[in-house]
Amino acid sequence: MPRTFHAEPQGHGLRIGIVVARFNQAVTDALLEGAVAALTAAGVADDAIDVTVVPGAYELPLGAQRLASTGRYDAIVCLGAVVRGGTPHFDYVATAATLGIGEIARRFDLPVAFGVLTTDTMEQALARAGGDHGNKGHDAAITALEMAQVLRLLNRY
Ligand code: INI
Repeated sequence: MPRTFHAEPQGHGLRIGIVVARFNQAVTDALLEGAVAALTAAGVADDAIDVTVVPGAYELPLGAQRLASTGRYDAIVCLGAVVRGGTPHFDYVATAATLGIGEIARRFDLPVAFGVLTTDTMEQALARAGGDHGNKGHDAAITALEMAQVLRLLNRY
């Protein structure tokens, strides 16, 4: 029987930092609502959730880096919405956010969940922010909790 490390996304006693982008705010407000609801339902205390607002998805990695460097959080959740326009700008912003967030997670050995929508249209984004396709802010928050708990298991081993 292999030794298996698998944790439930349980939030009691955890401190979570959220970084949310203002750009496409109708979408990111809904992602934030989904993330906070998920954390609260999983047992994270209200006063153990800190929300930091940054201008756009491009700024998410720097926001996450600053939160991670405090050592205060068990996990960070990044939320944003990059919607394709008619120029390559989408690709630069989406790539910078994606690579940057991953880099912070590895540099600080900390779960940093990627709750950034990258869609062709605003309709697709809204559908994933509390519409027909669920709420990716909620999903990112649950991912952050599961990773925080599985890293705890690995730390104890
Ligand atoms: N930021 C987003 O979060 N979403 C977008 O769709 C977007 N577009 O399309 O431009 C966007 N741009 C702003 C960017 O994140 C930075 O805030 C800006 O470039 C200043 O650094």
